[in-house]
Amino acid sequence: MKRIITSPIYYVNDRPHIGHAYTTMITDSLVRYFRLIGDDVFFLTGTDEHGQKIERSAQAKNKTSKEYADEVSAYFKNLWDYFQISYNRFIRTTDDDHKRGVQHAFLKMYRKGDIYKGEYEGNYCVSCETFVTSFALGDDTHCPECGRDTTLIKEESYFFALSKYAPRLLEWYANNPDCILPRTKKNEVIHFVQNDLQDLSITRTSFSWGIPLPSELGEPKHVMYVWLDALLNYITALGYGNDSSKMDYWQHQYHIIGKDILRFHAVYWPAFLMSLELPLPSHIAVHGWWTRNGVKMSKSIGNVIDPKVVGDAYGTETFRYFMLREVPFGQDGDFSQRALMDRINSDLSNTLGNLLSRTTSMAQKFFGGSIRAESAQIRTLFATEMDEIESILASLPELAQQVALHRYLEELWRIFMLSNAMITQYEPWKMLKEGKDEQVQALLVLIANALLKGLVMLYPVMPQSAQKALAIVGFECSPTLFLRMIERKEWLESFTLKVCEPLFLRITEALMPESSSSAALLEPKHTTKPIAQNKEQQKHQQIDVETFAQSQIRVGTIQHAEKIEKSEKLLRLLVDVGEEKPRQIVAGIGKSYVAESLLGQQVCVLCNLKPTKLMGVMSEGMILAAKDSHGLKLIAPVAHITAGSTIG
Ligand code: ME8
Repeated sequence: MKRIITSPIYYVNDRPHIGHAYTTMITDSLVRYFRLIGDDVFFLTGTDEHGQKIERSAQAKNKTSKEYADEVSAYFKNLWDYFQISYNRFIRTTDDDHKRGVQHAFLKMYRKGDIYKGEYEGNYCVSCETFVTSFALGDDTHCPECGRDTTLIKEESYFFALSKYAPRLLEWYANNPDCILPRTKKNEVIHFVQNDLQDLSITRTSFSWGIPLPSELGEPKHVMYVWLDALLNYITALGYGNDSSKMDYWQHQYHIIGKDILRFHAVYWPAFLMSLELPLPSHIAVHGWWTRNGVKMSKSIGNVIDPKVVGDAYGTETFRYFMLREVPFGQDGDFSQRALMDRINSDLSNTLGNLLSRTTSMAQKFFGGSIRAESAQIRTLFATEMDEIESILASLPELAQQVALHRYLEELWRIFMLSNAMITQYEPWKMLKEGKDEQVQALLVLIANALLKGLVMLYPVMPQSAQKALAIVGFECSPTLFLRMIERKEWLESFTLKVCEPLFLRITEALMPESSSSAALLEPKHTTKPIAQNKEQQKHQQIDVETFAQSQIRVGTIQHAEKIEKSEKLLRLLVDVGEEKPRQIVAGIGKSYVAESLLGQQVCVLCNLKPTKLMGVMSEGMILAAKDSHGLKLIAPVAHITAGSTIG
């Protein structure tokens, strides 16, 4: 299938920070995923170089706009090359073919009667390059988006008849459930179209750094509005208005954007496409902001982090894994070096790295590196685990298509965690002593298969690391070769594993200087929380169902309870939550309950809480309880229900 997947084209008013890198990394991972499954993907990125904002930034540096754009655009391009971003075209809106394509589109819309001449009077935000309507402004003059003061402008302008497209836009949103992802973002767009859709001023006369109108119109004073110019890059890059040579990629489209530019992409852009009689985007996928201590990262505030500094310190792919895994797609997240280190240590070093080294060293030690077992035998011995791995793998395509890459990685990691848990549970070294060589080989072949399949699916996010790890598992070839095997649920029967150096080292000390940002990077300790709110705000804050669904609350049955020595209120519980082994949970309920009375008691357990140690005892979840003036009571189901049943 042919597709186009795009990142935004970035303004060249300043150098990129990790927010820009985040968008590009998501886009690259999605592109690599679709290429992995065999699609022919055109990956477009680039720079947005016209407009008043760039003109002013260049003037401030005593450079011409073009000189300044050349410099900053090259910086972006070099950065994407450094991060091995696999783009097909790095477009610049100062490219000649782009300019011709934009003029062609303008003329087509004009001739169709969708563009007319008038006068614009109203407020403009140079920083957002946007006209701010009186509806959005209210009594204020500050931009509702960025908070900067807007300028009142009154000038001759051409307008695009946007309002006439409102009914078709609303119909498009209604008929295409996945046109905006995550789906929850659609409502604000619909609200805007229903309440505030005015015709759009698309030319400016008060400055000159922009694409001139087509000469046929004889309007040398006018330049194009930068957003019309910029959005059209998605088709001019494919030859629109020139040779149209690559327009066949314009069939299945993903635009990856930040939430700040949703309206431009979900309202203006489809309306322009309707006017040009071209297919509308299949998906506009919207991510949240990276913040520092709850404030959006932005150069003007001085709280930005240079992605190259992070890449140099921690490795480009490790950083990329962190960015994509740490924050649910669509939500904001606070960056801290501590969170980055924790994520590397827990997921990459402890889980994946450990699994690789345990598996290869056992295969070496026990069988000289070569292991073999028949699939039928593996299935006889480990059917449950095999089924679980298959079902996780089968869930990945939908998560990728929804751009829920944090969930994609979370699921993928369940394969690695399950494999580690099998080693702990079956203790192959003991099985060997009992003469069960065949069973041990079957176990190791199963785990090698799990690693092979998991690493293939990790390839889109960590291409080089996945390939290095695949070589350890015995395969120095393209991951695409294994895709059919995964789809057909086939299992390889023999592996030759290599001895491996640790792929992901544990990080014990911060590797970046604290001065990498104006704020201390190691703080706050608990990170990636949504933008800070006070208690009163939290009380009224509404969450969507996806946010709630992130909490895995299950029914558990207490199998063992004892007091923790030296603690007045902590009890150590073993709770069956429907997994192979009961969870150890430390609960602060010792003043309200005697340990022995809890045996067999059913409770509600938050299962995906990060494990933590309390009084030196590891706790792997939280028991839900409520407290009033009479004391604390456990929350329990009103009738007995199977342990592990999901609450929600
Ligand atoms: O808006 N967190 O360009 P831009 C996460 N030229 N992502 C962030 C971010 C943050 N703190 N800050 C920026 C433009 N981004 C236009 C786009 S497209 C036809 C024209 C990301 O340089 C985010 O994806 O301001 C945002 O949408 C993009 O950078 C905007 O970059």
